[in-house]
Amino acid sequence: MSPRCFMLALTLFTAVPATAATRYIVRFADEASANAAIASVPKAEAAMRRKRSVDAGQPRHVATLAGGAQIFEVEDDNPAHFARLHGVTSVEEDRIVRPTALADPLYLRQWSLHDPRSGIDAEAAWKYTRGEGAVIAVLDTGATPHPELDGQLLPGYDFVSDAVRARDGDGRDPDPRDEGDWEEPGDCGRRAGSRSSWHGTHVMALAAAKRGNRLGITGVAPEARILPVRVLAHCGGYLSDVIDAIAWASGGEVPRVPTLTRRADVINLSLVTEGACGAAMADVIRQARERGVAVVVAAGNEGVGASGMAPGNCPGSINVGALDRGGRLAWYSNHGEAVTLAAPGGSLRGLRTDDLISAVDQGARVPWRSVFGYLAGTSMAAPLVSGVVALMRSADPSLHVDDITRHLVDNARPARCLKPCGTGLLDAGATLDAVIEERVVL
Ligand SMILES: [Ca+2]
Ligand SMILES: [Ca+2]
Repeated sequence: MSPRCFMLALTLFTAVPATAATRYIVRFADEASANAAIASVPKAEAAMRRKRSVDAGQPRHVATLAGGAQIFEVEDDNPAHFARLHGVTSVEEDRIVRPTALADPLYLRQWSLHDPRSGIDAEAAWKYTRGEGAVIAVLDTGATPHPELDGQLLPGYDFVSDAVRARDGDGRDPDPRDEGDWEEPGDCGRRAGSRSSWHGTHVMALAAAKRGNRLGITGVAPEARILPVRVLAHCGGYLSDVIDAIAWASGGEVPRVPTLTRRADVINLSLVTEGACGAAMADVIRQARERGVAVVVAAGNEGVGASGMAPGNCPGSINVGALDRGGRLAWYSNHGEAVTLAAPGGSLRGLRTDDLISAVDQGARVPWRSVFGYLAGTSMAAPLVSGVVALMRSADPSLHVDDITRHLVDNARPARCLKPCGTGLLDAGATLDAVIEERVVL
């Protein structure tokens, strides 16, 4: 555990006593000595009632324990004061004990948020905000029920127009639930079959999982809300559905779909397709930006130049590469001049704790049981950036998209990338410092 985590645990769970006095458990050689000592000092209760200044070195009697030991308190935290009492055999501080259950017990495994070398320093950003008031649209496989997303989701939409791919028997509809993207052997041009990924749920929880609910993890922006938009299904999804979903999530009009009353602050696209940025995609991203919506895209996991992968290569995209647990460019991450910055995406070298833990379902096909699982990829890196954008907008709702990009880029930390990975590692703390500083100046 890093010293920083340890500090956090202490801060959260060390209860502060009602008075500044320190309590001691004192044992005496016999009952007579104990009674004499008790009679020679004031009662703590009476001292508190009188509320007048007290002699710092004067012990006050608090209570008698079941085994005959006595509790005293002193103001100045010095057990030497008990030397003046007769017959004392032992003095120990009456320390504060704390519950061993952490608020989000898997937080310690979220190295991506707090590792000094490879984490985004989320705690430094949380001193300003945890995302209240901001909305993160996640265009993905949809959401499956999970306690980490309870109360975190706004009413979303299913933009998957192909009913067969969608597995819900229809085209677009107002229900963005994830119907499972499992594959039979031979599906999607792949020989082997696969289990449902629950990719959308994992991505959403990385951005905004509930905090302090005695369960699992915390998102980067746990007080932000997620707008779940389904665009990926069996064997992926059409670019055209993604284009319409970007228009909708940014507050634009889409035929036969009710227009949003509150547009998202940021759109997260943990998806990729090979090729140049098409004109329709470039247009819709430009329009989203003009409406004040940042578009964050995963650079892709092909280990190639990111300029050949859309929509991360579109003008105005905040294109996110992935770093491993050592803070190096991950072996699978796309890279090059088209990458804006990088964020932790996991090592993907077989040791799962070096990947990113988040909410998933245990069901191989359809939802069965809410659990937590590790995934790696630029898909995991992008929602950390989207979460930080939500923190930025929460701190300054009027922040322009160009300023969002500038602050992210300017405040990234140098990363150990052998190939270009933008300006380096996302730094939530430094980025929020910059937003706050500029907000105060203006
Ligand atoms: Ca549908
Ligand atoms: Ca949680």
